[in-house]
Amino acid sequence: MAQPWRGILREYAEFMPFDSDVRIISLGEGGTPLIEAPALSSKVGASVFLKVEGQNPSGSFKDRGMTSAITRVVQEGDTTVVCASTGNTSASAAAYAAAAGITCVVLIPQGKIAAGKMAQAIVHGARLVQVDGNFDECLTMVRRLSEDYPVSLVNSVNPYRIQGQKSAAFEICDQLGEAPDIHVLPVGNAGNITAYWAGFTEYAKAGRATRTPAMWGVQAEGASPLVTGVPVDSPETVATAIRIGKPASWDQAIAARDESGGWIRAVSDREILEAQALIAAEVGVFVEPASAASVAGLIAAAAHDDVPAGATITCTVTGNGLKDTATAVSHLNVEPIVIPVDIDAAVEALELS
Ligand code: AN7
Repeated sequence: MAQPWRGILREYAEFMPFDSDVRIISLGEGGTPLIEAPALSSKVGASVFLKVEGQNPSGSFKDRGMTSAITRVVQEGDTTVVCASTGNTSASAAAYAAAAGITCVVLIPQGKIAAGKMAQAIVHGARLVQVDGNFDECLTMVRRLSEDYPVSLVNSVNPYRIQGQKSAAFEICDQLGEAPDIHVLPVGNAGNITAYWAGFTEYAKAGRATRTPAMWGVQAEGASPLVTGVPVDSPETVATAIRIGKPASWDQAIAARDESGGWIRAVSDREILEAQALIAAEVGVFVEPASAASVAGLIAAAAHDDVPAGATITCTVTGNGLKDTATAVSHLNVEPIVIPVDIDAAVEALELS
C-alpha cells in the first residue's frame, strides 16, 4: 500500500526549517487536488487548473502555514498563540493549537466573518474576542499584544507561516510536472502571494522546475490597495476573507508581481459572486467568495485579451464554500418548493414528464 500523505512538513522536509527530531504538529494538511477545469479553459482560451485548497483540514490554505508556525511555537516551548483574522486564520490557528494542546487567542472584526469560520474557532476552543473595528486594526492590536505579553503571533508576518505555505507551489509543480506559465490567486494580507513566489523560485533554483510562472494577484474592488497603490481605511467587499486595506506583506506582493512579470488587478463583488457560481455549477467545486476572486480575475483578464492563448494556468481557490453558505445562495433566487407526499406532485415540480 502506498504510504499515506504525511503533511507538508514531512513531505517537503528538505525545504522546511525543521530538523528530523522536531515534534511536528500536523493535521495532514497539503496534498490537495489540482483539478482540470474544462469549463474555465474554454472560457478563457487556455489550459486552466484549480488548486483546491478548501480540502485542507480546516478548509483553507492557512493550514499549510499553521502546521509550520505552531510546530515552531511548540519547539520554542511557548503555550499561547494569538492572531487577528478575517476568519480562516483563526479557524486554522484554533485547530492546530488544539492539536498541540496549547491556547489560541483570536481577535476578529465584529460581524464581518463568515458563520462557519466563527463556529470553527469556537468548537476548537479558541479564546475569541470580536473587535469593533476592521482586520487591519485587529492586526495592529495583536502585534502589540505579542510584543508586550507572552503570546506568539501566528499571522503571516510570522516567517514560519510563509515557509509552510510555499509548499502549495511545490505541489503544483509536482502535479503538473513543471511550473505553470501563470499562477493566479486572491490577495488580501498578501502572505500567500509572498509564499507562492518564494515556493516557485525556490523549486526552480533546486532544479525541480525549469521556470517560474507570472504571478497574477486579484483583490476585491473595495479592498484593492495593491492595485491603487493607496491603503484603504474602510475596506468593503462581500468576500470578507479579503476585506483588508493595509496588507502586511505589501512590499513582498509588489516584488512577486514585478519579479515574475505579473500583475495585480481588482474585480467587483458581482464578478466574484458570478465566478463563485460558475465554479460551483460548471466545474463542480464549491469555493468561498474570496477564493472565487482568483477565477474572476482570470475571466476579467480574458475579457481584456490579457490571457495568452494555450497557456497553462493554475488558480488557487483558497477556501471551502461550506464556510459561508449564506453569501453563496443569497443572490441566486432559489425559492424552496414544498410538495405533499405525492409522486405526481414531485414529477410535476421537478418537470420530469
Ligand atoms: C479564503 O484569515 O487574512 O493574501 O485572517 O481566507 O495571504 O491574506 C485570510 C485571507 C484568500 C488572502 N483567500 O490571503 C485571515 C486572512 C481566503 C482567505 C485570502 C484569505 P493573504
